[in-house]
Order: sequence, then C-alpha cells, then structure tokens
Amino acid sequence: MLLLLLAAPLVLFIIYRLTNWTRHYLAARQFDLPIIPIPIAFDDVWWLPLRPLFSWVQHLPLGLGSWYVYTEMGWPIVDENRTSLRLGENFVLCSPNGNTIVSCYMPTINQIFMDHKNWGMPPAQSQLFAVYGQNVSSTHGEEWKRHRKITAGAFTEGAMEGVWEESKRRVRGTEFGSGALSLDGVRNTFNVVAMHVLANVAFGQDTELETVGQGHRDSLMGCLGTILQNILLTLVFSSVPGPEWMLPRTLRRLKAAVAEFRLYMEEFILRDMQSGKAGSVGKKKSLLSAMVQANEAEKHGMVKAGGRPSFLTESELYGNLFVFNLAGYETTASTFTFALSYLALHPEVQAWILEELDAHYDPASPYAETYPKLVRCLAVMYETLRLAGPAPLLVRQPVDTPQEVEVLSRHGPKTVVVPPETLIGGHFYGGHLSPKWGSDALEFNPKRFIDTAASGGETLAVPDDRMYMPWIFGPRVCPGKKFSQVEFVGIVAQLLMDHRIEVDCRAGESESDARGRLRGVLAEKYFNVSAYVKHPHAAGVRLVRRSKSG
Ligand code: HEM
Ligand SMILES: *[C@@H]1O[C@H](CO)[C@@H](O)[C@H](O)[C@H]1NC(C)=O
Ligand SMILES: *[C@@H]1O[C@H](CO)[C@@H](O)[C@H](O)[C@H]1NC(C)=O
Ligand SMILES: *[C@@H]1O[C@H](CO)[C@@H](O)[C@H](O)[C@H]1NC(C)=O
Ligand SMILES: CC(=O)N[C@H]1CO[C@H](CO)[C@@H](O)[C@@H]1O
Repeated sequence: MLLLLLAAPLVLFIIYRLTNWTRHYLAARQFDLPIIPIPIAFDDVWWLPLRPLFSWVQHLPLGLGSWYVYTEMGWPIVDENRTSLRLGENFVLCSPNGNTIVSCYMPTINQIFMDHKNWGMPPAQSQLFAVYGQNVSSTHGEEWKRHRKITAGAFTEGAMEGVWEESKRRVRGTEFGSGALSLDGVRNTFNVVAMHVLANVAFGQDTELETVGQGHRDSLMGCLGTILQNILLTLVFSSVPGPEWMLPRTLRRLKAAVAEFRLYMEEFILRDMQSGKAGSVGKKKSLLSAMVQANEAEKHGMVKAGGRPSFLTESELYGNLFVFNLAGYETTASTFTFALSYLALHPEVQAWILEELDAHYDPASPYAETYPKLVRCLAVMYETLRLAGPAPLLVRQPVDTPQEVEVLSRHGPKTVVVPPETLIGGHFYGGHLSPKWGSDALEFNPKRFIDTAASGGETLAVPDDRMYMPWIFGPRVCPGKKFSQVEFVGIVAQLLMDHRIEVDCRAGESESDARGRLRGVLAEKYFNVSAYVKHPHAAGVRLVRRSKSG
C-alpha cells in the first residue's frame, strides 16, 4: 500500500513527461531537421546532483546512452565537432521540457542575433545576473536599451588606455614564483590579474582596493574574490531571507561579502558624484565615473525634453558594475589558461610574436600608438577563443510571436516557423571547429587570422564564410569586447617580452612526453561558467625569464 502511494506520483510524473516529450517530438518533426531525443535536459534541476552517478550510460551498447552528453548546459565544450560533423549544421535537441534548434548555420545565426526585436534571451538565462539589481544583461527590449546606452558609453577610449596601462603594470608586478605553474596555478594567477585590472578600471586607479575601508569588514578585493569564487552560489542564495545564524558558513560569508561590496559601490558613487561637482578635470575616468556621468547627462536631458525616464536608478548602476566584474573575470582567466598552454606548445608562435614585439612594442609607449600594431598578439587571442572560448551555446527565443527562420534542412535551405516556446542556440564549438576552417581546424594556428598586404603591412581578419563569434555580434555584442582585447594584448605583450613559455616537464620526463601530457589535459574540457580543463593539476607551463641581453 505504502509502496503504491509512493509509486503513484512517480508514475504520474513519468506519464506527464512522456506526453510532453511526444508533443515536442511531433513539433520538432515540422522543422525537417535531424532530431536528437533526450529524456532529460540540463534545466531539469533535480537531474543536476544525479547526473554524475549516471555517466556509465554513455558506455551502453547501440548508442543507447548517447543522449547523456547533451544533459549539461555546456555540452558543446565536451562534444566539440562531433555532433555537427555527424548531423550537420542544424539539429534539434528534443526533451520533455521543449525543443532547442542547435545551429552553426550562418543564415540562422545572423538572423537570431541581429534581430534583437523579435529574438530575445529566455528569462531564465537573463535573470541569472539580476543579483545586484536589474542590469544590462538581465533586461531586454526597451529596458535593455536604456541600460545598454548608459553602460556602453562607459567603455570609452580613455577607459581602454586605463586597461592597457593597468594590464602591463599587473604583469610586471606579478610574482610567478619559480615559474612553474600547473594549469590550476595559471588560472589562479590570472584570476587575480583579471580581478585587479577590472576593479582598477571600474572603480578608478587611485582607489585603495586591498585595504579594509572604514566601517567595512573586508577589502573591496576581498569581497569581490569571495563573490566571484562562489558565483553560482551567489546567484542562487544571495537573496535568501531568514536569520543569518541558520545559514551554512560559506553562505554567511557570501552574504556578508555581497552586502559589503554593495556598500563599497554606494560609497564610490557618492564620492564620484561629489568629486564631479567639485569639477575634477583631466583625471582618467573610471567606468563607474563614466557611467555616473552619462547617467547624470541623461537625467538632465530627459528633464529638459520631458520624456520617459531613460536614466538608471542607483540600484541599476550597481547591477551593471557587478555584471562588468562578473562577465570580465571568468572569461579573462579562462582565456589566459588556454592561451598560455597553446603558446607553451608552440614556441614557433612565440618567436613570431617576438618579431612583432621587437618591431612595435616598448613598455613605455602609449596605448593609442602601440596597441593597434600588435595584431599578432590579438590573433593569438582570436585563435585561443576559437579553440576554447568561454561560451558554449547561446540561446535565443522568439519574442511573443512565432518567427520564420532559414535553416539548412536535409533537403537544402528552407524556411521554418519557430514557435515562441522553441529555443535556437548558436553552437559556438560546432562553428569554430568546423572543417570549413581547413584540415588544421583543430590546430592552434593564429596566423590564420592575419592578412598581409602587398606592402607587408599586417591586419587582423576573420576568414570569409566561417562562423566566428566568441563575443557574439549585432546589437547585443559583448560590450567588453574591446576591453578584453586590449587587456589580452597588453598582458601577452608584456609577458612574452619578459618570459619564454615552456611546457613543464616532470623529473626525468622527456620534452615530448610532457607535451603529450599537456595536449591530453587540454583535450578534456568542460563548462563551469566558462571553459575549464578537467585535470588542471596534471599538466602545466613554465615561465622562464629572458636574460636581459636577449
Ligand atoms: C575573452 C573575453 C570575453 C568574451 C569571449 C566575452 C563574451 C561575451 C558574450 C558571448 C556575451 C553575450 C552573452 C549573451 O548574449 O547571452 C557577453 C556579454 C557581456 N559581456 Fe563579455 N566577454 C568577454 C569579456 C568581457 C569583459 C572583459 C567585460 C567587461 C569589462 C564583459 C562584459 C560583458 C557584459 C556587461 C555583457 C552583457 C551585455 C548585454 O547583455 O547586453 N565581457 N560577453
Ligand atoms: C511540458 O512542456 C511545457 C512547454 O510546452 C513546459 O512548460 C513544461 O514545463 C513541460 N513539463 C515538464 C514536466 O517538462
Ligand atoms: C565550478 O566552480 C566552482 C567555483 O569556482 C566550484 O566550487 C565548483 O565545484 C565547480 N564545479 C565543477 C563541476 O567543477
Ligand atoms: C574533429 O575533432 C577531432 C578532435 O577532437 C579531430 O581529431 C578531427 O580531425 C576533427 N574533425 C574534423 C573534420 O575537423
Ligand atoms: C525584477 C527584479 O528582479 N527587480 C529587482 C531590481 O533590483 C532591485 C534592487 O536590487 C530589486 O529590488 C528588484 O526586485
């Protein structure tokens, strides 16, 4: 009897899911695309803790467990080119929760990322970032435009100059110890570098980031560190109500850090508005100042024009600053972990970079003069993001009404109607690793991004007819794109100027064995907010200081 009582809800649940699954399968057939039925999807929250216990299903015969790989959010990082080679540039993931058309077909991708009016982010994805108040990343439509206008205005060339100087300064100031770093060590090192560059540029150069301010329990960097290292927990629990003593220790620390960080931001904004009134001129502007200023201008303009409110509230300003820190931190640290590994494996690329540095780089020369010339350094970033970008799959969804979209069906290009509950995901890894890149699609070769003019001048260019979109494109392109590029080029230039990067060999290990080990570690990636390797302790790089004489 008891058993029956327990079993009944389970049976009902299964029937409900099967009904849903069938309905979605029938709907998916309309698209005339290959369909991958999956019994569970990553948005089934109950599956998250169970998933690791079921990895054995992948080894079932007849491909019975081949659905398993698709049941985590960042599956393209694990799957890489496999599914798109097998099924083509479009296919449908069909689960009881709904259908996702996965695509690395450019006409589809162009349409959904350019047409911001008719294609939006699903609410679940965008609300992730709303911890500190609504912000550019959590909003859409008219709301988003209001946020985007103020925030994008903060990323001025003046701010980029700050990024450049701070990036170089950070590398020179970093102690690499003996020089040997496991990939874990690389990541931790660049976590700190990225956090400092961000905080300095966001809040201003003259700010004390590491001292505990008056009336605070932790420094700004301390809070930021706690928050960023527990980002998923933060997102889920920062708004948990209830008495503090009931929370587990980590959560309590997190909650305190969130409150502290907010307090710091309030102080910064206050200070900034006061110093603005005092008429400080000629000082390099922080992102925060630029945003506050753009916002004030918007307020005055609006009052004059008598229009709809188009400025941001204070809470929304915090929201945006938080998103800058969040969006700029994981992505940067992840990019450097892979970039340094690839550089270690390719001394010939380092030599190629050094040629460029010899010709154009002087640590003392200004941003505007130097940065545009370092196209080879930038090509290293492009190639790293192609092979190991932080974003695996970005989904969009029709806003309100069904949308027509062009797909590549089994019978050629075709227009299909996509209902609002169906998602379309840009499959970054499928596009970035497609055979269209040539027979060396899986090889690290930054030269593929360099165009050489007859005069010998070099420019960076993405080869035609390829899907390449690590920062996406269109109206919702990453606003930190230039920021991240300037930061990367500044750091790589300074780092390679001072160091040679080698593969770290264990005692008695041959160089070629060590390279094989590093390649093996790089091949096993997974997604955790950005791209990670599964076994970061199992391989590493060595930074060897160049002697002054050369
Ligand atoms: C390697 C570096 C980076 C990559 C590959 C990258 C990639 C991306 C991508 C793909 C998105 C779109 C997400 C979506 O539409 O769902 C995005 C959004 C965003 N990124 Fe970046 N990003 C990088 C660095 C940065 C940095 C350094 C900052 C800030 C300083 C930043 C700030 C943002 C913000 C604020 C958004 C949300 C914009 C909006 O929704 O309108 N990113 N980024
Ligand atoms: C069934 O499908 C609908 C959308 O068509 C979705 O909202 C609902 O969550 C699904 N139910 C289950 C149990 O997956
Ligand atoms: C993801 O990262 C967080 C912190 O950075 C860590 O606590 C968590 O264990 C990681 N998850 C996986 C699956 O590696
Ligand atoms: C697909 O990726 C694998 C490595 O993951 C590589 O060996 C293979 O050559 C790739 N196939 C194509 C056609 O690029
Ligand atoms: C819809 C939503 O989440 N709005 C939030 C915006 O931010 C403020 C301040 O943090 C919250 O009070 C709102 O609930």
